[in-house]
Amino acid sequence: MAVVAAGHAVFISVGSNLGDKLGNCLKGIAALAGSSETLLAGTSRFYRTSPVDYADQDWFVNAVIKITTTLDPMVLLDRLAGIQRHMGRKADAVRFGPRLLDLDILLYGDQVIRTSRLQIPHPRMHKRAFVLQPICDINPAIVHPVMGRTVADLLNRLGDDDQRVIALENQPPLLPDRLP
Ligand code: PH2
Ligand code: MG
Ligand code: MG
Repeated sequence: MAVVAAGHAVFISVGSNLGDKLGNCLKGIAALAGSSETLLAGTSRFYRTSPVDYADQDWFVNAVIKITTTLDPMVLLDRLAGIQRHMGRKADAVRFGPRLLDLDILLYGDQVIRTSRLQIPHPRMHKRAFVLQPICDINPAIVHPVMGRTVADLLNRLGDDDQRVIALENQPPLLPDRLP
């Protein structure tokens, strides 16, 4: 538990729209949760979501997880890239296009990072219902460190746009180390 206490709270979005979408998401989460430096601290429900930014592709399965980690943001980014590669994702894929597994850092504590390789908070998270709805499952009171608004407020402000975010009827069984 000492590691948890020392770790940073990080929210990561998990998505897939190729092959066994839910299975890919679960494998990605298990890979992250399996490391002593990245402990799973919360999981949203899983959703079927309509594609955003690049419409001509299949629907996604999306979720968000919360981890506590002792890894620095850049090291965590490399770790996520390694898991995505291991799952068979090609580095030259179309931007916003189909992917076997996408793991994006949304929030890293309340840090603001703007480098060419890594932007935190994720620059589009406040516009994406497929990210905001799952974060709200974990904690609707999380405050976006740049916008100064809660994720619940940001989700409400999206209003009635055409993003579809539908909870899976059959949620997967609890992961072994998922918290209640
Ligand atoms: N990811 C994208 C682009 N569009 N749409 C949905 N619904 N879910 C995603 O995870 C997603 C997307 C780029 O990473
Ligand atoms: Mg993404
Ligand atoms: Mg990504």
